[in-house]
Amino acid sequence: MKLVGVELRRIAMPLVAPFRTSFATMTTREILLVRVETEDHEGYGECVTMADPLYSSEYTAGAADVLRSYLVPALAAPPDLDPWAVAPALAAFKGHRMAKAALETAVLDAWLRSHDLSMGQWLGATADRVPAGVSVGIMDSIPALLDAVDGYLSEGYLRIKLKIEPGWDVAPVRAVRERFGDDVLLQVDANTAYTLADAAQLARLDPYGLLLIEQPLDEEDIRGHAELARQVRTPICLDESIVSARSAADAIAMGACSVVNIKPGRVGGYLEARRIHDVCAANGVPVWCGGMLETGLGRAANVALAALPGFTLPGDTSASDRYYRTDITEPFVLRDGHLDVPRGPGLGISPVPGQLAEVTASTEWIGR
Ligand code: OSB
Ligand code: MG
Repeated sequence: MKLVGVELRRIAMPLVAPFRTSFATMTTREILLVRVETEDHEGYGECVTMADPLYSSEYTAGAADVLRSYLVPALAAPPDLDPWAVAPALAAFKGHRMAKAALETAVLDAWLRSHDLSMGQWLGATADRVPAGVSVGIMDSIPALLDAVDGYLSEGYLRIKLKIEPGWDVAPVRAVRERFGDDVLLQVDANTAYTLADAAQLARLDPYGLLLIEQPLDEEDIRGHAELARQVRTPICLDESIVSARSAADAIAMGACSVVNIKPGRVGGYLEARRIHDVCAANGVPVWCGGMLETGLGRAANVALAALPGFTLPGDTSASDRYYRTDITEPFVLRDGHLDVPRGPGLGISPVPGQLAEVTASTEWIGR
């Protein structure tokens, strides 16, 4: 493929309800879309950065800048562009994995379309639909939380994840168990809000039969997670700490986690995400697909990834209407608690022009 140019588009999508985590409350998702144009095709990649560097060091305006100043210019060099050429072309630039992932995904989408292959086929998906979980934000009260969980369970979600932080951990978990019973697949996500000194408090979650505790400690605290894993019975899952197949292998070797949340954006793209899947499978470590409040574009690729055989736990791959009143693509809908893996070439889904225009804040063209 020959690159013609890259479009950076900033969109702002109002969330159906505020989403509160231990690091921020989000009401609008500000997203950067990367569109790659080749001589015969186009492809999209959704950059999963947040507006502010609170989940990780990356943020949306920074991602746009590194794409414009470094990554897109470096991609002009390979004469025959394919998905495998992207990471090597960008490797000299440190970090910025979310920005790199968006660009690589856009190239991958265009390349898959040119080969009439779907993302799922190309990744090695073995399922045609994937079980959907839902991530439930921190609420103002326990009754408000129980209402939200009740709504999601009635819609058919197959697993509930509660966001937690110090002061909002044992009580919400206990309340959900008391109200909805022990059969609900339940897990929690702290987004780094604790330290090892909180081990005794986190051990108080042990009686509730949680699937896992996601990222309780700082992203760099691998040794702390390994120590915590010896002090609590709930399995430790890492999100923020896992930025590559190498860091996954290291964390597993150190006993820092027994489950991994794979977010392609966090790790630099779907090629690296698949390597993490393979490393985890080789170690008998279950994985599941995380989410970053993606639109239908990002979700399409995540759902294809989640259809790989090592994804044995339901992911944060929820239906469009859990996030947005109007998605920018045909909406993903929950059927029997599952989302269908798209079958068409590439991502298998495209932005609906009118809906995309409606939420667009700015566009910028970078010619080759
Ligand atoms: O830690 O998994 C996380 C959303 C934004 C940033 C970080 C996280 C999340 C979620 C929501 O938990 C997952 C989703 O439904 O997209
Ligand atoms: Mg998380």
